Amino acid sequence: MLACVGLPSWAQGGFPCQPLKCSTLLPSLPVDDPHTNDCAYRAGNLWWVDYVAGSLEWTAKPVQKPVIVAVFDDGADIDHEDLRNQLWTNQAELNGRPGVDDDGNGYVDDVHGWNFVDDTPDVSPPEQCRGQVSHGTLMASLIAAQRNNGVGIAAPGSDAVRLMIIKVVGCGSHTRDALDPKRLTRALEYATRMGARILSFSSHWYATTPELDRAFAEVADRPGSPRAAIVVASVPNRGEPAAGYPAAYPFRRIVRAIPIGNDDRISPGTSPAPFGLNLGAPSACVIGAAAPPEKYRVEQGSSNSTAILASVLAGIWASPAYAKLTPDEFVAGVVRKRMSMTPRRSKPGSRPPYDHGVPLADACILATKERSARVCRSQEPPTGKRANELQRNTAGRDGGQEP
Ligand SMILES: [Ca+2]
Ligand SMILES: [Ca+2]
Ligand SMILES: [Ca+2]
Repeated sequence: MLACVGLPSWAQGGFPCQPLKCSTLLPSLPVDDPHTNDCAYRAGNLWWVDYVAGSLEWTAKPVQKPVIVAVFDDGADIDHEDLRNQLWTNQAELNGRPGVDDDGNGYVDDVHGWNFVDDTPDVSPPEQCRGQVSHGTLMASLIAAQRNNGVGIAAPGSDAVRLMIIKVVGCGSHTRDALDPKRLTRALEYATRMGARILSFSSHWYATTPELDRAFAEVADRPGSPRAAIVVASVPNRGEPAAGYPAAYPFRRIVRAIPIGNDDRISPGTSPAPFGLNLGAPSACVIGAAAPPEKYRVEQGSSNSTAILASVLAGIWASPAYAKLTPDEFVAGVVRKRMSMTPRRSKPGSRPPYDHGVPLADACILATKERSARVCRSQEPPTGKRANELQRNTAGRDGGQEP
């Protein structure tokens, strides 16, 4: 059973896994609803789903226009049971001829993204990564995992997301596998040209080039750019003295993920970040997809926060109320005005700029346009069979143990 119990040795850093008393919110759809049947969620381990996204009510209706989210990572296992139906697909290539660049974008057979490490359309983690952590597979699942399919987990944005896989890093320690500015510049160009509106970076780097800086400025800063997108950037939490790029860019369309434990506390090792759109998102004790032979695993860290935040933003953006907004309008009117003004804040961190805490990425407030998350609590105590069911679920959810 997937549980935050007896964590193996790889689950280190960040926060200790705490008992799963993570959320006082009840999702607007009951967790035992037959349409919310992802087993990890039922087992009470997706504590962050109801924490950040329990009220993404619009996902009960078909999403008209999903948001394309590009995950910049080491690739992803696109055959995974919780990912395979969630992928962005380049129809021209899917229905085109193998070996031919059917849409003339300079990339042959780019059906679900591109592998910028090897310059191939194969975005899967390479063979030697199997059995190890495929970081990108985990991130992809936190952004897009399919809900209501009876297996695994559900991402906050789920139905609202189409996932573009952008492989920019290998899985080995060879320098060829490291993040490379030239490769990143090309990848940014590709993702935004092919329609990605949210770019998720669960990574950071310190070395940059003028070309890469210009590419990020175009995507994440220049008002009205045809290639405008929202960049969700991780802020590391292992005591690094600075956040690194892309979080360090002071750009208007950068949203930074601040890692939060399930006690609403900022990770003590979180690096300072520029002032701006810094939103707390869950980092600790999060279950995501893994490449074979594992199917799911529990991980900690600021990477998780980034992917979850990207998913929450996509879920909100795809909702009928906001679906027509441009990236600049969405950032100004929703992320800046609503999410940054939320009274739901983390506990204060021990040092600037976190000494007043950070706003928590709480979709509840946006869903209801209320200024308090309390509206998402059940108004009436449930009775009869429903009460018994809820009680069983709650017991499951709170039943985790510390490692
Ligand atoms: Ca192509
Ligand atoms: Ca082709
Ligand atoms: Ca699922």
